[in-house]
Amino acid sequence: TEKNPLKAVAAKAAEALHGDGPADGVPGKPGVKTPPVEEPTTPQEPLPPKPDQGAPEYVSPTGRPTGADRYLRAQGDAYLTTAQGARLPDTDHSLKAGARGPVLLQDHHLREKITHFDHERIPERVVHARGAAAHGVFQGYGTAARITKAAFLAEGVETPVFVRFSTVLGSRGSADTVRDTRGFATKFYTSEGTFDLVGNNIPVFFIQDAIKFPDVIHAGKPHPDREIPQAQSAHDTFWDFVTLHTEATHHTLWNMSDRGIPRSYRTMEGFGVHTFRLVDAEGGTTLVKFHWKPKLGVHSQTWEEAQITAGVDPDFHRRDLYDAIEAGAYPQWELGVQVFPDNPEQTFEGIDLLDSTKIVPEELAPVQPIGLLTLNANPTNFFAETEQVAFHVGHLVPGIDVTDDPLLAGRLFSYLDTQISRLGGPNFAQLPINRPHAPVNDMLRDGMHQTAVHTGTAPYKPNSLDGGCPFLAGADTGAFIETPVEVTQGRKVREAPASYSDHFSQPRLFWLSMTPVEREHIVNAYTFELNKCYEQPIKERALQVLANIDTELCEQVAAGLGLPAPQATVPLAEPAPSPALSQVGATWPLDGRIIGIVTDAQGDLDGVRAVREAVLDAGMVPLVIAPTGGVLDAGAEPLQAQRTFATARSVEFDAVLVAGVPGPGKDALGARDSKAGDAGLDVVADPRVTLLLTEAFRHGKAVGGWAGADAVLSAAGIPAGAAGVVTADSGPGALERVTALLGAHRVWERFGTAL
Ligand code: HDE
Repeated sequence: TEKNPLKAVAAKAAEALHGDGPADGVPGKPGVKTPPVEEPTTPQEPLPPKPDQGAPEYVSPTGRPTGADRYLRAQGDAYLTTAQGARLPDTDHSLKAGARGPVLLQDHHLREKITHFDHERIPERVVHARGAAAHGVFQGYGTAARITKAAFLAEGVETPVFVRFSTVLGSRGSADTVRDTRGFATKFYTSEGTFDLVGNNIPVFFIQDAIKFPDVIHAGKPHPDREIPQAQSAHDTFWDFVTLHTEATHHTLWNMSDRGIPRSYRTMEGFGVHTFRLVDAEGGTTLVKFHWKPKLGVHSQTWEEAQITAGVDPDFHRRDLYDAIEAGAYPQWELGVQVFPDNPEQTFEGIDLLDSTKIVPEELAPVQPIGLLTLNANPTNFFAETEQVAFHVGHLVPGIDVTDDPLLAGRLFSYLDTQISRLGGPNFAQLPINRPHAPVNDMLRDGMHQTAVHTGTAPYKPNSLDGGCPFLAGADTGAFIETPVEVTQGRKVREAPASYSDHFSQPRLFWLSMTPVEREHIVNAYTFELNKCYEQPIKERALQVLANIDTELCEQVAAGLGLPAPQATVPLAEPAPSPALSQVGATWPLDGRIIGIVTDAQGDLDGVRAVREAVLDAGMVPLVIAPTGGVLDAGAEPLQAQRTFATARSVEFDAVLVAGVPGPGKDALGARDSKAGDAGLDVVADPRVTLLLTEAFRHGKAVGGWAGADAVLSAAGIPAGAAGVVTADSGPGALERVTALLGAHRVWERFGTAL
């Protein structure tokens, strides 16, 4: 007798395979027709046919209808086809042997659809993976014509541009508002070829020599064993590297300042970082550093704001750029240059111009405006444009040349190299976003993803078959000719110039140039980041670095870490501060600023309407925040809520106003309380409104309201009469007072060590 049941199963299977098979008349026996299987599931009435879907009117985030043509249809024709153009009758069901039967390999449409989908992603950028971009135009002022022959910098010349902003460390899907450096890369499609200015929002870099780039990036990226933390510098490997490799001190200090957490891409400065060499029509040369100055000023989030934003709206900067452009609040930057004589030493006032960890203070070399950038159109397709754009510091035009900065030299190699693997071959310049607007007449041929159909037989030079064409250009016919700078013959060495060893004097210059509130933010940032490290020796080493910048900075961070503050090991220099480095103290335009208006159905809705109009007239964005979505008040001009108490969070708003109650002489709190039952939710008591107001207050934002709103503010614990808390009799009156505060970006007086 058979004991092992598995053997019985195997024997049965063998019989089925090798035996006589099914008995005569049984389905499966050759020649016997299989009767259709009866449907075993419960029959359902088919769903009613879907009504024709009319395209909805597109409404912007501010509640305003926008031009319908922004939503171009995804498909250009009426019928869906395969990639080969065959019309399709169905794209919802695989081809099957019967409704319940197996899917057939024959289904070419299924295979094409899935296969293409399987290959939709390309590798993300090895750094700067997370970004957002926009199209625009650059207009030369002509002021640079004296020092460069670059055609696009001549007076009045308009050049199309594409600008991509990015964070450095995070992956493609990471949050926008992390503490990090931001990329600011501009592609100028000039008449003489494409010029890329691939810069950052910080004017110095972590390293002086490109050979250290893999090191600094490996240290900053997530730990290789568990791949955390994402898009953060607050971890051991980062601080391990930057405290051992102290040339990173200057850049790290900028990261720990408010520059590391911009309010918006629109409120960031940009820097070319390296020194470039400009060449004039006579061949004369000048050294310059490029600067982008935002018309809206340089503004940041507070650290708590940035952290909240990363959770509630990880796309904050991307959304901000897109919405602003869509609303017609086109961001603008002036391009400027600091100009230095091209002396053999390539230094200026003792500062080594080839050291990318050093700035030249604007007080020593003012930034001279040479043109205006306006971003005026969003990309049509993120992948085709923002993802596939390929920048390269080697994309130069006649009149702009490189210097011997060793950091720049490595970049000149790296960008082309990385595009080849990221974009799958050497023909990425043929992608629409990368195509130069100047005529291209190269002899590059074939390769992966070649889309050109080249004609002729002689893609080589010299040739006679094409009559020697194409010919080579000279200086008078627009050739890009490398500047014949003298190169001093030396020994082959792996060394840096002596001045590259000064790692602390410029960080000190930066620290001394900060206002007290900015210093406080820096102290808090170091304290936060270092407290996130596990390794004690790394914290101690970081304190040593800080001691070499400033005693007070070191002592305050040491106190936060609960460690003793070491003494400086280098003499502390006393440089003259550079006020241009501070973000505090001026008044800036308000375009695109977002004003939240809290109300409910009992609020002064006519007042809300008036405030909305005034906000729009001032070029800002009003967002009405109500207990629920929908129409608050029908009337001739319906008032719509753009945010609800549940979807609104303080971080979205630059200022928050609370609507008063209609009619004279009413006690707001009483009026609202008495009607609370009618309206469901009550502004005064709602904890989400309290959170909104207290956060806005804590983050130094203007808050206020009108006609009784003080009751709501005081219910939220906001002291009446505190700096930047404004109330007025009418909505427009309150807005006027808030607007006056917004010009300074924040109510700086409100910050203290407790915030
Ligand atoms: Fe980059 N950098 N970088 N970088 N960089 C890249 O190129 C590199 C540096 C910057 O929006 C990569 O296409 C090296 C300084 C921006 O597409 C890569 C070194 C500055 C962007 C690369 C540096 C930058 C990049 C990754 C050390 C400011 C994003 C993907 C010598 C002046 C561009 C890519 C975009 C991107 C290499 C240092 C700015 C790998 C080797 C300094 C804004 O080629």
